[in-house]
Amino acid sequence: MADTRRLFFALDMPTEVQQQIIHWRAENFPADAGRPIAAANLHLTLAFLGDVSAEKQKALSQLAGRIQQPGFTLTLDDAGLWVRSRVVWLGPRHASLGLIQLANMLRAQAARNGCYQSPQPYHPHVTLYRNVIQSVAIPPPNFRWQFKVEAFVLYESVFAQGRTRYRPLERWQLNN
Ligand code: 2AM
Repeated sequence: MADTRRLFFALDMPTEVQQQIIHWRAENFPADAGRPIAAANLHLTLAFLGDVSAEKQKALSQLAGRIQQPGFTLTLDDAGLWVRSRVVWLGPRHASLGLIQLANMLRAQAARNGCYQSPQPYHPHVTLYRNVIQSVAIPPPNFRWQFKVEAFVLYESVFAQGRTRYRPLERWQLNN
């Protein structure tokens, strides 16, 4: 679409957590499990905006900047397979209130500004593989990554030279 960008709000992850996750993934999944997401692209989406004009981006960015809420702890201690979308994911067994509040706020702002929001319940997750093979086995949930979330990010999804890259555009601090 002309003059639009494919945007989403998400949480990024400390580099060492990204590295630990991809090492765990390499040890616990077969090489042909699916298309692994690159370490630098691992993130947890809060609200997907779709193809957005510069004007709408500005409005959503202003609203995001007004969000006042404390930071929270994110725990990744669960994994699963979505058969229909052929995705293997990591996520929290119990999402913290802070995470749900932040996602709900951004999703509501997006919806009010005409960005279609799926009626499916929000399922916070970090996509690990796409195009997974049907028989992939999910390792037992004997892992746990935990880190403090102090900010959220507006990303642009850029597809170039056959690869998707998530480019951070803006970042907002949560209150301490
Ligand atoms: P996924 O990893 O579960 O596919 C960039 O594409 C981010 O936006 C990804 O986290 C992706 O989630 C999410 N995303 C892409 N399309 C989406 C949609 N239609 N609804 C909700 N999230 C979407």
